Order: sequence, then C-alpha cells, then structure tokens
Amino acid sequence: MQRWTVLSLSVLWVASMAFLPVLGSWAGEKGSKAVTVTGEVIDTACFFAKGAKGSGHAKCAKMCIEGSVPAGLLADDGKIYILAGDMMENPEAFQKVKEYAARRVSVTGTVIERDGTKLLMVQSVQPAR
Ligand SMILES: [Cu+2]
Repeated sequence: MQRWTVLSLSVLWVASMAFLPVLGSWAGEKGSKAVTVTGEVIDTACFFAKGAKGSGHAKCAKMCIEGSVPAGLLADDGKIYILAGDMMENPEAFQKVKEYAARRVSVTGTVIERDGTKLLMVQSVQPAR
C-alpha cells in the first residue's frame, strides 16, 4: 500500500513540474520590464494597406483611430508595435496615446511578442523630444 502512495506522490510531483515552465513564462510576461519606444502613432488600417503615415496623413489617422481602428507605433528603428492598454489598472494611458495620432511620441510600457507580432502595453506616453 505504501508503495502506491510513494508512486502516486511521484506522479503528482512530475505532473506539477510540467506546469512550471508555463507558469514561469506567464509570470515573465506579467512582470516584464518596462521599455520606452519612440516613434509615430499610426492607424494600422491605412499604414498596413498603403503605408500612410506622417503629417500629411494626420487627419485620416485621427479619424481612423477615433473610429476604433487599432493604433500602432512605428518605431524609429522601423519596428511596428500594436498599442494596447491595461483596461483594469491603467486605462488612461492608452486613451491618451490615441490623441497623438500621426505624431511622434515616446511610449513607455511592456512589450509582449507572440508569433512575430509585437504588442506594446502602454503605461505612459509623452510627446517625443
Ligand atoms: Cu487613416
């Protein structure tokens, strides 16, 4: 009987170990360090469809983003981030970044990358110097 107890405990132990990497990566995303990325706030519809950006596109970008087209950040190094916000803890920062359509900003937040798409979870934003 005791043998079975030892065996089932080992099985439980091995099973719990299998979940550790999953928990670890989840914690890593949650606790990942904030970075600051500088670039232009783009409306993803017009940018992905026709590369539209810059001051000549400002009016359209504002309209698109206000109309719920996802806002993105075209970083100075050419990388594209989809902008998102933590609606539970800090909804203001994400609302604020949308006011900067087609303008250069510095966004501070955490980056989550999945299958090649980068998401920038906005914590704060300010006009780029
Ligand atoms: Cu547009």
